[in-house]
Amino acid sequence: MERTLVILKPDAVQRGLIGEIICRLERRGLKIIAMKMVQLSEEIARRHYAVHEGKPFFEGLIAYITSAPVVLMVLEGPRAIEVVRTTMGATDPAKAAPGTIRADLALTVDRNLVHGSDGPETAASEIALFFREDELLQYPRDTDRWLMVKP
Ligand code: IDP
Ligand code: MG
Repeated sequence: MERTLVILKPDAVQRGLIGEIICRLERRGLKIIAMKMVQLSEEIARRHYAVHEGKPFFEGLIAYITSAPVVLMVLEGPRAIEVVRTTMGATDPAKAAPGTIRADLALTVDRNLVHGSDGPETAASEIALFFREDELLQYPRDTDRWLMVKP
């Protein structure tokens, strides 16, 4: 079982797409184990995107992600990291496969609606950046046995 961090970015909130995007992830069967709405500080945004520091788009990315509230979520499920990434689509919406969130709902790489962790180590550190351990809820879902053989 994996956990991954999802951010519904400021454009998702501003465009009224919170429900649409959560719906797509939730319907796949992923379990929401934490969720909150916040406006990111510049400091935490720089830490979250530290890997991109120095790239030409970095300052614009920080301005974008801190410009308005975001929704932070931790999703859990088998291969949750990969499942979220494939449901989001490629970073550049113009290159994303039809049917993905970015292809269906976004146009450009600088306003691509959603973030999902890209591997187990980044997922763990990103989750820890935004959530305390006691905010990650453990609860059974009766539907899990219809989604996977061994939940
Ligand atoms: P990802 O979000 O699909 O993992 P990354 O390469 O990790 O993509 O880039 C992080 C974020 O930085 C992207 O989601 C996007 O918001 C922004 N970004 C990446 N490349 C560009 C670019 O070339 N121009 C503007 N923004 C970019
Ligand atoms: Mg990334």
